[in-house]
Amino acid sequence: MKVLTQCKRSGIAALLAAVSLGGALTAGAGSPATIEEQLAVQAGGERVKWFEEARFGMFIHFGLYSEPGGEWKGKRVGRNWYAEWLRMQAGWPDSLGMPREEYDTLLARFNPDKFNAEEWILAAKEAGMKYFLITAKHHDGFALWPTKVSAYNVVDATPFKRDILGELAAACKQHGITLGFYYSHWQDWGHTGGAMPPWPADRGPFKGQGPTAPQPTQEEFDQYWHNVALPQVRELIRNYDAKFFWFDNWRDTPYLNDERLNQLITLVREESDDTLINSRIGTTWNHSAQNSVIDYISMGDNQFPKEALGKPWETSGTMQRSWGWHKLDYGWKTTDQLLEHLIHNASLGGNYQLNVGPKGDGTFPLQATKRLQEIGAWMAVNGEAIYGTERVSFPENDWGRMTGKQTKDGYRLYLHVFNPEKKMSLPIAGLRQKPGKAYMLETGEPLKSRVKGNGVTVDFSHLLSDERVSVVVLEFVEQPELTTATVSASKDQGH
Ligand code: FHN
Repeated sequence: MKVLTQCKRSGIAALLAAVSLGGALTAGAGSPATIEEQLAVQAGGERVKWFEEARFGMFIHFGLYSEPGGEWKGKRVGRNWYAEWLRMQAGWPDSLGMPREEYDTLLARFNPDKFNAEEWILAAKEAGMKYFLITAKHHDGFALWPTKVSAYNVVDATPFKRDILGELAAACKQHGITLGFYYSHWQDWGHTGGAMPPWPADRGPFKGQGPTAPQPTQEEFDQYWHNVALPQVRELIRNYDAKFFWFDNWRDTPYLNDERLNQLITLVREESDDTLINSRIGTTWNHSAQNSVIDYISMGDNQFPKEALGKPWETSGTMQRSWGWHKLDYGWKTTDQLLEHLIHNASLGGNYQLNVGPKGDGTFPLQATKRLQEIGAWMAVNGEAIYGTERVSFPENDWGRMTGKQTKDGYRLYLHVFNPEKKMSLPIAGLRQKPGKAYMLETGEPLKSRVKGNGVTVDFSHLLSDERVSVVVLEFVEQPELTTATVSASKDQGH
């Protein structure tokens, strides 16, 4: 967080004034004319570098809903398994959600007495994650810190009475992990004026019934916006030095118009020079300047793009189907799948933010811990093929993915081989230059390579690795030239 100069404050005040006057600024010669252009100039750049190098972060969904863990009155919380939607989805498919008073009985039950901030942060670090992101406030409106804005928070309203974010911020600082916050800026079911679920009335057994609660008027939302959302975001920056925000809008909504989005972006920029903002703030749907005014793009839930995106980007993904802890959700992804997601994204220049839904007592589910430890073991030996790597544009191949990196000694290409026991040789279509060296990253074991057909082939035949994903390193003096030759990268199992 930085101390603002008077000059910067006045500049921001001018921006806000311009917003309220309809968006146009009086521009100096050569300076951007509109607030969107001003905000675009401020987006990205140096402050997003750490994010691009980090590649791997932990996402946490934790709140009142973690206590019942996806079960309410003996029935599983429904619709899409999202346990954090308990208040709006309990009883599915016979009924939908529950009144606020019923949900708030959880306040007295929320007492995660086994919560240990350092254990969470070390679990992330040991899994090879470089940053940490938690639901400071999810859609239910409940805050994990003692916000001054409302008593609907962990310290004022629950027996736990501890500042969860404060403890996590201290642990992050101690262990060199970058901290950021998920903040539900538009949906807030716990404060008057916050938006309610925008469920399309055309799905499921409630077809035609529309949302469960009436939506606020624009005036009511404005009250919420100025008295809850904006001040809470300011608190998160000032109190906990938030290095990035993960705002969570995923569809068009009349509540997030240009004016409000500009106010929120401006507030973050005013408070901090180095706090990142993601696209789910609403720009994708609503903002006239689209993604140019934000620092990084967030994909949809568990969505993995086929191509690199034009800005730094990330996919946030679950281990179960649910984000919040759901004890009846057995849809756990395997460690192999999670690793492949991480590698897939790195190979396209993107990050992966893997979610954990801690249980109501504050501990991680064993299934999550197991996966984190297995990923950590892989990262401990193969992390150099992930961190700080760049996208490598080779034609598609059928054996895995590639990343690349300039090192002080030359250029390294990393071949991430999925199911190595099935691959006897790796054809790299489009690469015609024989590497100076080829070896297994884990063991240093040298491998033979040759130029064959339309590309280099690395001989893998004497290795029957038991690793899930083996990494082969190819070293070059300089970044090798690639051709776009369309060579079919067929499996060459004839050895
Ligand atoms: O509704 C939320 C959901 O509960 C969860 O937080 C995810 C995480 O990406 N975001 C929303 C749906 O996209």
